[in-house]
Amino acid sequence: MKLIFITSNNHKYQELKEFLKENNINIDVDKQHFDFEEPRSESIEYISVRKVLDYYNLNPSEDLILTEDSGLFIPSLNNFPGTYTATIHKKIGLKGILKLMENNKDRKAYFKSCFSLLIPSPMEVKTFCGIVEGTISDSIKGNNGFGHDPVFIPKNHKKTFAEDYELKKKISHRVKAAEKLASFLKTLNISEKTKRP
Ligand code: ITT
Repeated sequence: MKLIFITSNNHKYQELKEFLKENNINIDVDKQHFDFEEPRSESIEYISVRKVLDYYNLNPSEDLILTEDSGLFIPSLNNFPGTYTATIHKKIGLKGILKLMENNKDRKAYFKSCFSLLIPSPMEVKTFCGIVEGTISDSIKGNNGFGHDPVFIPKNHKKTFAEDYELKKKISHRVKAAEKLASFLKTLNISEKTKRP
């Protein structure tokens, strides 16, 4: 039994693979691209579940199917960009986010990530979420990571995720969600199943 991670985002795939390896979850993880028609919703959980169901309905499989949805939420901007983060990032980039935050004293923000895992026969979907709180920096800093990492400083720290990638690997929203996913995968005795012919 394999884990098929449906994502267009290679960074998400690498982060999950590294996490599973470091936590001794022995399962083959394949990445597959699928063009989702992303629903309009304010809920990361909902979008993540919809992605996995939409994929499975068109591509029924005996493997475990995984999707992830994530976003950056800025409470002083009414939680913008939220579930629209990827689209907004393409439109206005990091400079656009900093511009929106100009003269904004309340720089609190958080990232949220939800994985949805579809287990076939009998079909069941489980969702695992994680959040990391922080603030939006005054400028773009660091070269690691992806997306909004260069403008996100986690709470109780001084550097952005893009400046301190080792820290991101320990405390990110995705790592917190992946910890819950990994605990569940352990209950499926994955390593035993992958050894079967
Ligand atoms: P999928 O194919 O998996 O949907 P995507 O990149 O389109 O990949 P999302 O729709 O989940 O992903 O959008 C997430 C956006 O939120 C992403 O493009 C980043 O701008 C931001 N983001 C999420 N997690 C992040 C992280 O760990 N570091 C930096 N930015 C992140």
